[in-house]
Amino acid sequence: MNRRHFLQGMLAGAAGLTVPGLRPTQAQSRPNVLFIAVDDLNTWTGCLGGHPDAQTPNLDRLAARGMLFTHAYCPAPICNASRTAVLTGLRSSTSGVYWNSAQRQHFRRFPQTAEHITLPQHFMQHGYRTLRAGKVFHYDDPASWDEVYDAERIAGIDSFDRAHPAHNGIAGLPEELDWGPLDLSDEDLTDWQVVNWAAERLDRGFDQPFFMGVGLYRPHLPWFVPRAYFELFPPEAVALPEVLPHDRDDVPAIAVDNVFERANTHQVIVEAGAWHTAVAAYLASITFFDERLGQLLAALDASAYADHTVIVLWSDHGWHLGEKQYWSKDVLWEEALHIPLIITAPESASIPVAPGSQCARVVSTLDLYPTLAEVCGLPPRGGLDGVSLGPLLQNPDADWDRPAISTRDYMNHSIRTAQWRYTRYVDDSEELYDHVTDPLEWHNLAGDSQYDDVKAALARYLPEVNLPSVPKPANQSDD
Ligand SMILES: [Ca+2]
Repeated sequence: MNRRHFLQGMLAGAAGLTVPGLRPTQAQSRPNVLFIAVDDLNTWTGCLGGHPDAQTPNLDRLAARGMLFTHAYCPAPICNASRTAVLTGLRSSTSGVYWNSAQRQHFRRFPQTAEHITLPQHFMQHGYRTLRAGKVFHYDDPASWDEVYDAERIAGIDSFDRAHPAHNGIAGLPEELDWGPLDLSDEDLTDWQVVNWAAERLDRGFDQPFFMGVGLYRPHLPWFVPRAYFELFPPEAVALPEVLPHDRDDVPAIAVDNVFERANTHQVIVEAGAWHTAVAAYLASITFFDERLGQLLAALDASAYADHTVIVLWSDHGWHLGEKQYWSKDVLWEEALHIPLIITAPESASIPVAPGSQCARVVSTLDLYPTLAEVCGLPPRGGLDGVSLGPLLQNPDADWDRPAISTRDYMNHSIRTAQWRYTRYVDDSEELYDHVTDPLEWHNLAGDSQYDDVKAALARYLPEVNLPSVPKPANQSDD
């Protein structure tokens, strides 16, 4: 405890309040949770090696503090569906929350989930104070939080504005797909403000264990970050993803349908000579995120809670930057589904996690709800679709035969096992990829009858409950 904390403690003690960070009470014996949700971060990180030029020193340091899951997948490839699944512990096909719309796709509006106890609420019911800074739910759930903070958005920087000076100037792209350097400092951006609020809140202290959600917005579009980050990635020096021309020739038509596709985004970018600059802009945005993560971890480490806090970092889904001639998320392919997931847990947790450990088993962030409950010693909650990753946190090589299931709208499911990705769409079209021989998913084997048994074995994992999807408006944004 530094002198400032000591003095604060003295003052608080004199006022008869609980002294932050001193003697944990009975309720405080449970570890705190720092729950970090990253927006649109794929595996282009140092520790996951998804891109050779990625620079994420703080994320890599966080991975070294706990367990890095090298094969973690999101339950759905768009923000609202994925976050709702993680925070309710229910698949899209169980909740009926398949896509983005504040009015029509909020789980509280659906009878089956109107009274559902969310992950933060489960902690709240067991003596935790719950807080959120930034975007954790895609559309917030006030019942889940005791305290919330939203930074004030800056017009044209955190939203989409073709008139912004950083606008890339390329005609024909979807409005959201924009990038460019800002002549602003880190402090001007909402992610800095979100982390700064979290830091101040940690410094003020708690008199009960806390569950703090921190939502970091970058590398979500638009890729507007301060110029210094762009200077780290000269476009001519960054590698492009490895891509097979005409990769889509063996893919069913139903696999893609959104504004990015209808705008022929890949063709527009290639013809504008902008593929390298777009990749560089995404990498710059990732390193901006990584700096905010470093800022947050430094605040935790300077607080009274450094040694008694479980840290979870996850991304809501991945992103394509030209793989399969596609840009964005919202598809059931590896680049849109494979995500970073890191869990650290101190000695005081019910399941401590060995620093520097890695787990290569296929897991889903659907499992975070039961996992965090177990790691923190809370009673399990029934009726969830996921299971605790506790056995893997104790032994990353433990037997694990659960696939990761990702769902995109009604009755489109993708089953990922250690060897296979099998996708079955609502119109019965299929994809099958062998990740042992084809890690980039170039060759769809679904039409080859020699794999009928493989497909049949994987199809047994398809969810049996499939709630109908509320009809989607034609002009639906892919936010
Ligand atoms: Ca292909």
